[in-house]
Amino acid sequence: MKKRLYLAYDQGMEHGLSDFDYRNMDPLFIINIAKHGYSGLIVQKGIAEKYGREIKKARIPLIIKLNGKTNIVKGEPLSRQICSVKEAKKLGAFAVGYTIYLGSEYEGIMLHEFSEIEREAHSLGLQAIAWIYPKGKSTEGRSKDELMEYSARVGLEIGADVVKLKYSGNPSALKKAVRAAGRTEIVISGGEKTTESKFLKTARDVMACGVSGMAVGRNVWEAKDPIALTKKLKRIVLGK
Ligand code: FBP
Repeated sequence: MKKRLYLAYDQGMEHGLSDFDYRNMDPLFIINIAKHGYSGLIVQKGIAEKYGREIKKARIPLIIKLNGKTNIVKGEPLSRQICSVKEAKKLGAFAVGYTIYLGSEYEGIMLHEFSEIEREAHSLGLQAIAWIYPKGKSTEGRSKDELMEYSARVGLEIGADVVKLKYSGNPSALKKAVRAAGRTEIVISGGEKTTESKFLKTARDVMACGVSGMAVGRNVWEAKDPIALTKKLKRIVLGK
């Protein structure tokens, strides 16, 4: 199985400026990290457009997020498509990403949008990556393990090449999720910033469960030395 290490940088839209400091608010800072061996840099189309010259020059494989929402609106989550597959291809992406909030009152809209994206992406030779995050009132009271396993299976059944999941913290549930995802590969998201040793332990734990890799944002670009951390992470995730 191909190993993957993605650098996620779509948090500005999702979270506001709360994750950023003076350094990492600048996309050029992130591009400089991404060129150190990541299998993909994940951004919204605006960053791909405005910083396309530097991304291309550094030969960074590009993944464009096609939907997004802010954290201002409350209530059941819905994230609609705001970039087309054709635009992403034109911007040089090898893959497109789309978040589905499984369990939301609006999951049907997101599942439908993803199905059209998946069809078009595959017909244009792009990979389709689904971020599947259970969220919304209906998910309350259900176990994190079960929701992670369920999300993995949905990833397979909707035709995603890769499904991006949040780790529930239980290795046996993640092993079950890997089995449930079948030929759809799993990457685990990094989550909010924690200590380097905790973060690297999680990386080792999830890789030992048979996932394909990780998609990490805050734990890398909020680190004191993101490039030194990248080297350690590459050894764990990519084996090099
Ligand atoms: P992180 O490693 O920073 O958690 O990034 C992964 C990611 O999936 C991003 O692509 C996305 O913006 C963010 O997490 C969403 O996190 P949340 O669901 O907590 O808002």
